[in-house]
Amino acid sequence: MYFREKLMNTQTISIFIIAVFLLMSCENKKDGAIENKTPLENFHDMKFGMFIHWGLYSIPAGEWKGEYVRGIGEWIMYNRQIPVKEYEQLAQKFDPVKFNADEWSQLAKDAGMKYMVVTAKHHDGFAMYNSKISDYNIVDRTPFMRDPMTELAKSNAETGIKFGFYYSQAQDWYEPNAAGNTWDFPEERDPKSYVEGKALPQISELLKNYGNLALVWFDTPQLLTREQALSLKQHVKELQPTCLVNDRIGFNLGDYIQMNDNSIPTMVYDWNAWEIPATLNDTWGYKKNDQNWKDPHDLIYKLTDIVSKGGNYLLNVGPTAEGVIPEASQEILRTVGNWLKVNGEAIYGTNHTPFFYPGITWKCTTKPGKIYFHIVNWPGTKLEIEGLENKVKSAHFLANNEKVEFTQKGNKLVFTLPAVPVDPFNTVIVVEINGEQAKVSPGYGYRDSQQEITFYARDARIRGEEARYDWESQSVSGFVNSGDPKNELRWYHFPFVDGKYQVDIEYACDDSIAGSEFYFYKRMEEEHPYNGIIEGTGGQFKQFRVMEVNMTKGEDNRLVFGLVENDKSANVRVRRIFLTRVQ
Ligand code: FHN
Repeated sequence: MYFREKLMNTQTISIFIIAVFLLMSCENKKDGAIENKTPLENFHDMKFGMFIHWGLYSIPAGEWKGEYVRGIGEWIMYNRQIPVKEYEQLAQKFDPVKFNADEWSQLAKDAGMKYMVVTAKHHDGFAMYNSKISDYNIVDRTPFMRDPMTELAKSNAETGIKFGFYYSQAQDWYEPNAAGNTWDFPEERDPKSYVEGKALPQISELLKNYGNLALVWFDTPQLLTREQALSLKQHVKELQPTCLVNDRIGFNLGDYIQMNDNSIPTMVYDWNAWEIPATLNDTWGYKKNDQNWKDPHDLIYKLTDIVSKGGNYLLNVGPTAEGVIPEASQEILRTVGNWLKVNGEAIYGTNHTPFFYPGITWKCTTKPGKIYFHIVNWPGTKLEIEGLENKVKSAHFLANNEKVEFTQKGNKLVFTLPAVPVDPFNTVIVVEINGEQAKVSPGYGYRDSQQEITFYARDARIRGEEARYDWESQSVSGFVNSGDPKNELRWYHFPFVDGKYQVDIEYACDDSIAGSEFYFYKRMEEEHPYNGIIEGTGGQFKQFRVMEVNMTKGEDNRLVFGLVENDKSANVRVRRIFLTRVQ
């Protein structure tokens, strides 16, 4: 009796233990962190994160002494060379009474974001947390006297959002021995004393006092030596071995690649996990006059494009000095989140496209045994995909589970589509294939060398505060000359093969506004750009020869287009460039 009871007890206990174990593993599965995956694999699976630039610069919000200051808001101290004595006064006015960590974390969740990276210290040197290393911080110097990072860490632990800190390890305009402030501190610098006296100990504080961190996001690594960068990384890994470090620590010491701001590569980049930091408007820190918000259609397109090329999208919000994320940002992010609630399966945990297709009608992501075709520009009632070798078993729309008719002859797949998109932003077709991996015919693969390549303005970085993309004509215009940042188009190209290409450009220009000089160059050759004249095309899109460029495998061979000086042809509409291999 006793034994049976004992047995019962042992059985009950073992069932209980198994249940707890299962629960925990489901728990892990639920918040995306798969225990047998590496931190980098988990990072890669998350795909979409919230970047937060918040600090004293949120008070002037793009204006200084009543004057508008062009450029990104968090650089106002630098752009106006504001003396520390003046800038630090802002701390006395920093009292974000409306700050609510739960709301920020919940917004990230509603937006479908899986991680959050917030500025613990930006270039201005002000610590947005309770630092014992420098009293130039939010608890010691402001009427707020709370530590928002403690509150965010708690909220994110509850919502399951992974947490990370942005830390400006080299630039610190408050410190005479750090990089950046030459207006207060013109003298020779001793970066070693700054790194050992402030950066390293502050990094320790952040790694010790805010729970498990998914990553530390370093930035602008100038002035520091490789040894100093290495000591920062080692510090992070000693305190939290699973905490990732991005490659803006410098010297290729990062765990993953950081692309340039707002700069999506033209094609798949598969040399390492990578991430694009991006703005929702034209600034990181809050600027009251910057209402140039990207719309949800554009953001869902960019998220899909980035994930289909193998990357993560770290999208920024700039809260006000009161601690409120601007209403426009919230609305846009919730709309993106609603799309992800329905279509997240085709984004989270996927791999990049197997196809070499830099077009703008469809994008592609994959999972074992599945291919997701994302229709981002509705082609009408037929969508043709060439190159797939796997036999297609079935196809359905992810949004409504309805079957999609298709025919497959050899490597030609044709879907029959309704006249109007199932989803206004991006309609996903889920295709079940024979075999785990998608197999693509030679010449159609993402690494295959191509004779002809077309890059759309849609997939270029649209730089500057005036240039705009028009969905209707699939072109960009607004290349006015209004100072830095210039209104330009930049295609970030990392080819898999070396080669020499003839570049042509396609644009439309009304005859009445023709005549401006334009430049076109490849990175590192801006001193010798190609210069041409914008010709009248009667408003029709026409193709024009530009120049030959040598592309180097694996490198950033970015191509740049802009107008030289006068704005007469500012509203030329640029649609795409063509690269034809000549060698
Ligand atoms: O200078 C910073 C800038 O303020 C902002 O933090 C961005 C985010 O990627 N990083 C640097 C510019 O690239």
